[in-house]
Amino acid sequence: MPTDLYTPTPADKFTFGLWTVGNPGRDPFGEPTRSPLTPAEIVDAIGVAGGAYGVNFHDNDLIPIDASEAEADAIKKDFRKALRRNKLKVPMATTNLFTDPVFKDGAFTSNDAEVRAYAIHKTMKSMQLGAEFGAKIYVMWGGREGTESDATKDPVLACKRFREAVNFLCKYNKDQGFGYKFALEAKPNEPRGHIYFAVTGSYLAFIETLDHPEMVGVNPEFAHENMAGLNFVHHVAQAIDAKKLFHIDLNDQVMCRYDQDFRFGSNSYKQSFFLTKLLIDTKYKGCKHFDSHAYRQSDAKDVIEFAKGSMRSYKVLEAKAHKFNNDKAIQKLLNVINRENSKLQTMTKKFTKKSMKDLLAYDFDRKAMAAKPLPYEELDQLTFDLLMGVR
Ligand code: GCO
Ligand code: MN
Ligand code: MN
Repeated sequence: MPTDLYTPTPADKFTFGLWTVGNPGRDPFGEPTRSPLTPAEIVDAIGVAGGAYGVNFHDNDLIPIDASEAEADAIKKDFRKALRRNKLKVPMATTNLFTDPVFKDGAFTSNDAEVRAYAIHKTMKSMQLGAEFGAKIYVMWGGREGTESDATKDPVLACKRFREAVNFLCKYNKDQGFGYKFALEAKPNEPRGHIYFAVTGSYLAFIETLDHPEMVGVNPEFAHENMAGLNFVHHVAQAIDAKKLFHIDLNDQVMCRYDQDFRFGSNSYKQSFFLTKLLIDTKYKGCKHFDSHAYRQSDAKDVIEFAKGSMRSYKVLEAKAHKFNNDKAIQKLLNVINRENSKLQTMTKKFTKKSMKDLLAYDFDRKAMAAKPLPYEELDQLTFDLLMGVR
């Protein structure tokens, strides 16, 4: 039983990755600060944090790239037992197409046909692995799909190659009856200088060019749009509008900095609030995956606090969103701002010869329109007071 309003339960569908809670605190300037954990130990740590729904993995988070079949079997057995004892599911799987040197110049968009074919082959194997554990969402993040110098790759060809790979894998998904939905994850940079399909909107446009657009959606990540100085909430809203929000990666990130992967809600209080409110208002039902890791200073005990804090912050913001939606003064202001006009709305809803003529003939009082009040300062301050707990 939840002990307070902010205690997570599996119904919240919070998930972590083997690579998130298991992150050893390595960065480009420093060695790991925490001891590596086995997949089963990571699952136990998520179990200790309590209330999560599942754990996701890249193929090589679970099975090292050079493992023998016997080694793979032993790891899978331990992992399965850990899932059972912690009552955790594997809702999402993905492929590591970025760590091994073979992918130094990309995977699906590599200039080398052999590397492109290997990337597809590796993804097929990884899809089998995910299916063994019941995953139904398959994330594709093109970590190395990009360039440092555009002298090196033809960007139009890169789009075509990426499309060819996704089309092939959609057909494979159908053929094998895995029942996956693919979720494409955009990121503007890091680890490449420039990554193709830099923002969620890039993928929304790309999906419509695929052979099976119905099978493919997006997996936006808070940090990714944020590191480019963009408004993440607006990107998620566009994905929702297109019915393509299949999965979401929650974390935090100071705008325009290096890839920080901070705990959700730790930096951008206001943006995190509006994101949570958006997911609640639009009744998002998918998993909320915390794609973040504890500070490099944290020890194993503090990593548990990181996992607990990620879920708690979401629950706190969720409660705030309900408060916002039930706040009489805020709702009154929203009613003032959103002015309905049924006559004009009927006119502009659908183009007909009559609506065209009526609209052209309509006499607008531009000055009176411009003089209507928009008390946005008042509304934003009420929002601030509510978030800060003084309301
Ligand atoms: C990153 C990405 C990854 C992906 C993961 C799933 O910035 O490294 O967010 O963590 O989400 O590889 O495909
Ligand atoms: Mn990321
Ligand atoms: Mn991610």
